[in-house]
Amino acid sequence: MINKNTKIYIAGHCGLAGSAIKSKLEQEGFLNLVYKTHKELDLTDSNAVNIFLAKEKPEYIILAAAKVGGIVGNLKSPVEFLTENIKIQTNIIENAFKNNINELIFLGSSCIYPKNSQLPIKEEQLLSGSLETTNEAYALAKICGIKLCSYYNKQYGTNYLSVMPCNLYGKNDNYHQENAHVIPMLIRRFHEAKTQNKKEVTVWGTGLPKREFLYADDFAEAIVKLIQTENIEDEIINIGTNNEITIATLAETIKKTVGYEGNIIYDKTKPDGTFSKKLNTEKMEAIGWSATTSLEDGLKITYQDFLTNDNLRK
Ligand code: GFB
Repeated sequence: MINKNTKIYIAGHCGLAGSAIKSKLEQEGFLNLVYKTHKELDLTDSNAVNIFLAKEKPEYIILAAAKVGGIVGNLKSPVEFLTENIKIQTNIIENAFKNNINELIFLGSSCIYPKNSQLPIKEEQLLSGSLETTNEAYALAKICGIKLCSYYNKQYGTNYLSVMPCNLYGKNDNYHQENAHVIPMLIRRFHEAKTQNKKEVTVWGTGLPKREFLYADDFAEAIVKLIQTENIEDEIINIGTNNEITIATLAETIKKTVGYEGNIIYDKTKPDGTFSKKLNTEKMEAIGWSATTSLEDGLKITYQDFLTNDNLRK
């Protein structure tokens, strides 16, 4: 049974999900957290990962490290999205087992499910059809990670769990002008349009696709709930909000949050991606968790973080 002294390694503690998980664990009084920056530990180097785990001997691993990006970032670099993610996750999962670490949570993504899944998507739909092409490489890598966890459980009796969050947003996100996800990119674009008195802001695609956005701190709460829950029989659990909105509604909400007064135009030459990937979240609800932060509140905090954290605006 996990307790406040259990040694937990958070892989990817500087990213959007990992930093929220680290803060939540600290708030909850977990005293024995370990983490390394990219500079200190290269997760694509299996030997280095093995040496680190053998020395630290964590009892639990939260695998939040990954190469992530938005729709255009994914389309531009499928080689890196596939190879880097396969390396990072395989190195951690394989060496976790070698070092007798029995408990691990692997972070996947709702994009691993088939493009034409029945909505809302249940965990059982994994590998029941073809993938959305815009994020195929990332999804394939994540599916390998999910299956690797599941194979270790079956073959060696480990307790490795995979979680599938919907689209996350929040503090410490990546605001890259081309490779980022929709929320940070639009926050940046509306903010720059406001400060530079631009008449219009461009939103990619038609504005019609729907997405389910989960505030990263709520997601972190779900992870902490899961590590404290005993005897979870499932190997894959969806984590979402039960709510999805169109990209057009999202753009209007961000426009209001930022206080921009110009117009929105749509660039239909940019990809829409999948139309909807709304998750069925019954499993998480049965465990006693549901999201609590409204999109409006989450966006306000995220925009404040963007305004106050100089590093994000580089
Ligand atoms: O956030 P995003 O890149 O992720 O795009 P995906 C979501 C939707 O927002 C798409 C539209 O329909 C985009 O066309 N969009 C509108 C924009 N304006 C923008 C903009 O300025 N930037 C971006 N990025 N999108 C990613 C996957 O898919 O989601 C990953 O590629 C991963 O593999 C991640 O699963 C969670 O939901 O389309």
